[in-house]
Amino acid sequence: MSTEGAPEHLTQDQIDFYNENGYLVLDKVVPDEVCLKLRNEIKNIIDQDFDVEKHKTIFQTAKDRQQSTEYFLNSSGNISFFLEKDAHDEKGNLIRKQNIVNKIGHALHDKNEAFREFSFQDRFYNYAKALDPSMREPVIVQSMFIFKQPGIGGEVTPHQDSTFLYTPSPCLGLWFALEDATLENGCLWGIPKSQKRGLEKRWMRSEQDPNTLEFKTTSSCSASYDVDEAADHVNYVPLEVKKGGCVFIHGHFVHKSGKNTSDKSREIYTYHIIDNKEEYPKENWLQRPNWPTFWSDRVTA
Ligand SMILES: O=C(O)CCC(=O)C(=O)O
Repeated sequence: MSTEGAPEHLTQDQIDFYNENGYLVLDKVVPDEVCLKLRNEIKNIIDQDFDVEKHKTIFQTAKDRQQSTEYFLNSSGNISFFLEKDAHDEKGNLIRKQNIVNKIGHALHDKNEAFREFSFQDRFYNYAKALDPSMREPVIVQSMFIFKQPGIGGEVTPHQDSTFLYTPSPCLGLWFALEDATLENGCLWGIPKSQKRGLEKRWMRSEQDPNTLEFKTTSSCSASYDVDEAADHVNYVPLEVKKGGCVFIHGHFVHKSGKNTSDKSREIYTYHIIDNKEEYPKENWLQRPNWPTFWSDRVTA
């Protein structure tokens, strides 16, 4: 896979910026031809495997308490399709058949060769170790291709990624722009330094029914990010990024993205890394017997 022109290592200034702000935007991480290759691969997956009748699950931001479908829970280990909410009318009937997939997840990095080859590059391992040297054995636990379809691309409400992928230390997200992500087509927004507040809540399987997921507030957070969203709003900055750029996201960094009402798509690929040496709770929604360990020969401690 071509890596021409892409930085092999992060500079100390970039690492310092991430530590201070909870995010880092890095340009020119993915060469143009690789962006195109991944986007074409996704088109092939849709052409071959997506069946509008079979894959009716809508992707919606997590509610306070919700019963999860088997389709969603099983997506941890395969390539599953989730639809845009606004591809439907109020009665839930599809109003169009093309360009309706909101995202594909959550094991592209494992189950698809092109995404596996892309995801497990040595330099991404190096970036993760540089941004979080406390990670003894970085492993990729989930991946998503997010479309933000033109006109109907859904919003992603404010959240911290470790809410959904809890381990005692924060996870790390790598978010690759395969097209320009702009104010117009729904780029990410985030609150600089918000990772310093700690993790506000966890999204957990309920004790009574492991298929029901609910938010539980943690005791370690110094401020709430969604109770007071209006006040928080002034603190958000847009994280616009050119095609080929990558946004690194600390697991406690508060971020969101708006709707895409423009006629331009905003396709991205993202994955999340945790430390395999840490305890992984059975209450997290995402469960697999083993994480793919294609980086295992890199483990140093
Ligand atoms: O791509 C987006 O719009 C949001 C993605 C996101 O928030 C995440 O991956 O944590």
